Amino acid sequence: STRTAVVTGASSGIGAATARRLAEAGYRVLLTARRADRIEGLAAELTAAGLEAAAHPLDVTDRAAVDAFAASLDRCDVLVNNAGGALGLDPVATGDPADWRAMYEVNVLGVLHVTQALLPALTASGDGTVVVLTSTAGHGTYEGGGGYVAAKHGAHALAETLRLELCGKPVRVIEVAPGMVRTDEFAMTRFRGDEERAAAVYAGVAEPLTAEDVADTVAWAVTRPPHVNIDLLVVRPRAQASNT
Ligand code: NJP
Repeated sequence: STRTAVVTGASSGIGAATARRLAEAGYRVLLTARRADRIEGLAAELTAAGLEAAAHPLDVTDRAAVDAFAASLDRCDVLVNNAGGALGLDPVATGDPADWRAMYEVNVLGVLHVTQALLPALTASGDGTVVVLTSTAGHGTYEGGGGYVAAKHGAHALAETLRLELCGKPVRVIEVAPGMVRTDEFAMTRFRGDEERAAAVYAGVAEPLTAEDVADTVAWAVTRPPHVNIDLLVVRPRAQASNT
């Protein structure tokens, strides 16, 4: 059977673009996200173009659903942990603990659930790859970064520890940390549909990355020869300062 890649959060933005790139690179791609209509539409489009793709609705914070998904797979060679997001841009002094918890749930525990569940299949592959989409927010901080910065630092730590624990085993771990990416949903989710605040996020950087820029980065790292481990790729817009 064809080498298989699972992409979480494949219903929009970076995840959708990455699923497309990996399908074009010859993988059978399994698209997962909560919005079934979106992933089914993209899977149908890729299939119509002669590529291999299927959609599996999945909430990465639902461990039982993640385990059931893993049990349904016949193989998995690549896992792209992309599902994630930000809520708010509030100072630590006033940030809502419920937002912090929600961001930890998806950005850290979501990665943990799917990675744990698919590790046996990735190991059985003999040449497995786990990608963790973190952020420049996982390597520094900024005012108002709050629970998002904390969660992405957690995801970065998870990736580092997992790579250490899998050293010499047949699964490699790649972290991709993008800076500002202009995606349809990211800023809108952060501000719960407030278009003005969403637009303000992008106003400070002349030309943000596109989802395709990040997807190309992921696809390049994943397609290196099996003996090569790309530990970490940080990809930022030229106009974004390297300390943010
Ligand atoms: O954002 P968006 P991006 N279970 O909102 C999914 C990181 N990043 O592409 O479930 C399963 O278009 C959601 O699907 P749905 C960022 O932190 C971004 O920009 O249908 N899936 C959607 O497909 C994130 O880790 C920027 O709502 C869940 C996807 O996640 C990754 O890049 C900068 C889910 C989010 O897509 C993709 O973000 C940066 C759940 N519980 C890092 N919750 C940036 N845009 O500037 C959400 O440094 N999803």
